[in-house]
Amino acid sequence: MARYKSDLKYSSVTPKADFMNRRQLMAGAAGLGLAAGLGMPAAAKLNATKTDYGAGLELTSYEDATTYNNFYEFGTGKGDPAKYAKALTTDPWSVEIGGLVNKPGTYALEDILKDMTLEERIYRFRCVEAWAMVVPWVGFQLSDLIAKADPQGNAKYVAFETLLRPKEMHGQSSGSFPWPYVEGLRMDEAMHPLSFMATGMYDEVLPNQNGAPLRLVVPWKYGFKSIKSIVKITLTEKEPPTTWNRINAREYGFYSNVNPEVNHPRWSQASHRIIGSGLFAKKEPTLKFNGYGEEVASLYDGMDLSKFY
Ligand SMILES: Nc1nc2c(c(=O)[nH]1)N[C@H]1C(S)=C(S)[C@@H](COP(=O)(O)O)O[C@H]1N2
Ligand SMILES: [Mo]
Repeated sequence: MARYKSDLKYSSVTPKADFMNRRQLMAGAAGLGLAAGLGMPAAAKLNATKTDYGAGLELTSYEDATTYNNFYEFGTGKGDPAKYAKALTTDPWSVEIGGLVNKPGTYALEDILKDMTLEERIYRFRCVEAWAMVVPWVGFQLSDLIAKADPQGNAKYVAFETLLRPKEMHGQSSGSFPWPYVEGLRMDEAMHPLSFMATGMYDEVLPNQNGAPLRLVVPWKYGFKSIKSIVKITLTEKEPPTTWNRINAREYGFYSNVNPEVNHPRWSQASHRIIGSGLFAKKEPTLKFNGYGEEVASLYDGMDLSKFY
């Protein structure tokens, strides 16, 4: 696949996405009886719908979004994931879905994608470390995946787990980090239309350092909730453990909604630095729920968000 040219403005005028998901294409090719491994014609298109969601936001460059990363499985430096995540094998890939569902099973990623209509979502992305990006993700609603497994009525939470493969994820063999990385959402948060599963970004298949082949994106929560390279999803009745909460419960809560009114114990959350804005980085005020309050604030009606942080 051609390298993305970061000097080309992404705000291309095409109303329909040219996004091509290799796996979906391969699945389609197999269905047509074509040999897998045949070079796909460059003109092949999928109907990844480009909505106007997030239109008007200034995109972070592809270069910045793929070289300034947090993915501790590949090291704790911001440049480590881009350097080391090449080692990750993302094909074959499957996701085990279980717990309080009527259709538990191990779903091959190809089979998941066959049923999904890919869509682009341009979202603000705010890390708890007080920096932010704007990324055009490509993927599908998390609710569509959960629906596939037919959730039971008593499911209240969704737990997610990242791949554990120290041979390819060298960070997993060092230190005391509690691998594998785990995260969770309340069921109503998970079923909210903004909760997204990304398989691509900037019209391309997701680069490994950004969580290939499948990662969560929850735009109104701090970035660490958006767990990468997911292999397991479990519906539960009890609130599941989450990695950063395990490491430091005082600093990182289960909810972790972006909130300028609740500071991190060691720094302010009132504003953030925009990635890619240069040496004297541009700052901007942080918005409650990262600007998605109109859509999601009602999920937290009656909750004291300084307690449920
Ligand atoms: N498995 C896993 N998922 C993860 C992380 C991680 O270290 N491991 N880091 C999180 C954090 S802190 C952030 S800010 C985002 C970064 O996503 P990006 O590199 O695509 O911008 O991924 C999140 N998901
Ligand atoms: Mo983060």
